[in-house]
Amino acid sequence: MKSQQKCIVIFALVGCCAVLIALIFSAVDVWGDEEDGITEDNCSKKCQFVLVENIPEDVTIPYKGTIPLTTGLHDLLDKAHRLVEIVSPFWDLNSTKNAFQLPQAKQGEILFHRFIHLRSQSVNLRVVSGPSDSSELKVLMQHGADVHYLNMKALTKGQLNSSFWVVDRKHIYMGSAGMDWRSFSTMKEFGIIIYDCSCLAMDLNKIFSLYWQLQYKDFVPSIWSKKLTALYNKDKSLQLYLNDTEAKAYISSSPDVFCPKDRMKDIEAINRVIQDANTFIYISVTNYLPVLNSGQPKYWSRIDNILREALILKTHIKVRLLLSCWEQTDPLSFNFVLSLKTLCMESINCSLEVKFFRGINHNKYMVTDNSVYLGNFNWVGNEFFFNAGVGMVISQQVNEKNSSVVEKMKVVFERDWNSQYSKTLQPDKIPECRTLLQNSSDWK
Ligand SMILES: *[C@@H]1O[C@H](CO)[C@@H](O)[C@H](O)[C@H]1NC(C)=O
Ligand SMILES: *[C@@H]1O[C@H](CO)[C@@H](O)[C@H](O)[C@H]1NC(C)=O
Ligand SMILES: *[C@@H]1O[C@H](CO)[C@@H](O)[C@H](O)[C@H]1NC(C)=O
Ligand SMILES: *[C@@H]1O[C@H](CO)[C@@H](O)[C@H](O)[C@H]1NC(C)=O
Ligand SMILES: *[C@@H]1O[C@H](CO)[C@@H](O)[C@H](O)[C@H]1NC(C)=O
Ligand SMILES: *[C@@H]1O[C@H](CO)[C@@H](O)[C@H](O)[C@H]1NC(C)=O
Ligand SMILES: CC(=O)N[C@H]1CO[C@H](CO)[C@@H](O)[C@@H]1O
Repeated sequence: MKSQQKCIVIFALVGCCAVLIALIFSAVDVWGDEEDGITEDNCSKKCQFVLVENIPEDVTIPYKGTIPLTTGLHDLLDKAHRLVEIVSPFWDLNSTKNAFQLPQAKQGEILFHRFIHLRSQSVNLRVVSGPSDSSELKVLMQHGADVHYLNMKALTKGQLNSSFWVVDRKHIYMGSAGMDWRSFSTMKEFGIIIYDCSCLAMDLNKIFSLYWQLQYKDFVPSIWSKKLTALYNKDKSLQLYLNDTEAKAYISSSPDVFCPKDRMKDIEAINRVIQDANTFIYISVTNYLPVLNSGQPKYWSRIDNILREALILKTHIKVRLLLSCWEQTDPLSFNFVLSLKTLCMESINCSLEVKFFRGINHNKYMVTDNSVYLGNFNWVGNEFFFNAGVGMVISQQVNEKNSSVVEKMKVVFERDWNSQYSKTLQPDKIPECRTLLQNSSDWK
């Protein structure tokens, strides 16, 4: 009798242990992925880059030190030998019905067909996407793609805004364009492709892995796997070469609950870049709206405060804000930027200029005299607070040859700023972007 009881107790204990071990492993080590044999110590830091853009057919702005986005993405696919990993908010590439009016719209379909054929070239395709009703992703799955959906509504009440590629764990694309035919035709997009950069790719891939393991989950784990710990951040940035020019880089992420140990939050990255600026800060985003709109609207002060502080405390700093004037521009945006402008009246040594781009400029970046921040969000409270997105900070000494990422992005910003599409805000008149779009003769 005694020994029988003992037996039961031992069995129960062993069972408990087994369950515990299973739980620990599922919490800490979900990502039992094949290793590439590349480590933090021998990953590649001698990288090349190109800046990629999509400029809509009806916008007469020249590519300037940049190449067309589709050219860049096709080149990445040409280089893929083994694995293409893509995060995109949604998929809407195959849109032949629009091809009549817009020849460029065909580009989405062409890209889609390349994805379909990846498997036949022994290249695996892994996708993380937002809403799960995509017929295109179903087609890709039939052709061998692995697709994981992120239920951001349940996880953080937000959306997936992240948009990036990792190819063979060594080349990366990051930018404003998702896998949407409009991003290759009607939208003005900007991004960067970095080649032979397994160090940075390895770190970005940790964010991919984080999303990957959130499939089917409707809550955010309180402990992240050690493997998701960031490799680089503002205090320990990656020292690398970008086309022979020295640079420092790290990757940031949002929302806050998607930041495992050592991962920078986007908002911290933006703060650091603004803090480090000495002479100018140029910002190009579609919308500027420091408001949290979920139920009861609230003022979301974080970026607004960082800008105010920079304007007041940094003497002689020059800030330029390039926003878009389009159908969905919230009239409140104008009030907020006018309020910022008011801070920079004559007595204070700062200058804030604001211009509005006619139509949608989907770009999402900031460039200063020594750094760039390239992100997935507009500067809107809701996006930073609820949505998933990534950012990249690159810092460089500006060199004689103007060959740095920083210098090249400044040139792109100035091209847009000085173009016929960008107009200054009239001090006492809040424009109606909806009607401005219809009547371009009002655009003065
Ligand atoms: C990098 O280091 C790891 C572990 O030391 C090793 O297994 C791997 O072969 C190395 N890879 C390269 C490309 O040198
Ligand atoms: C960087 O170098 C690569 C390879 O030489 C070249 O193709 C690319 O255009 C260069 N990037 C820039 C921005 O000049
Ligand atoms: C792409 O769109 C065309 C036209 O709408 C359709 O006929 C075709 O089946 C679609 N291709 C795929 C793979 O979904
Ligand atoms: C602005 O700059 C001038 C010249 O550098 C300086 O004399 C003045 O005190 C500054 N004003 C403020 C408010 O910082
Ligand atoms: C670099 O840029 C500066 C100003 O933007 C310009 O004056 C200079 O000529 C450029 N240098 C080269 C080598 O293009
Ligand atoms: C556009 O503006 C012109 C001149 O201001 C005006 O005559 C015309 O009625 C406007 N058209 C529309 C559609 O608002
Ligand atoms: C590219 C993309 O999906 N952007 C979305 C990010 O999230 C906001 C809502 O918070 C959407 O309005 C954007 O369309």
